[in-house]
Amino acid sequence: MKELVIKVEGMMCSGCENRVQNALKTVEGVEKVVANHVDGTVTVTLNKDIDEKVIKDKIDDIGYSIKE
Ligand SMILES: [Cu+2]
Repeated sequence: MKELVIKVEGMMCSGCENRVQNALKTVEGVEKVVANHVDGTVTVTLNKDIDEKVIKDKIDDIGYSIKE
């Protein structure tokens, strides 16, 4: 299992956390997602070796931006 911690901008409340979590849970290879709007992080646990870009694109698709 691999864990990614992604810095995300634009999450303002727990509703945003849920949106991000629900969107990422649909990605194949994602085992668990914990979004935190307070520190602006999304922690993703993978059960498969997938490209980090797939996750980042998904976050971008639903309207949040990745902080590089
Ligand atoms: Cu929100």
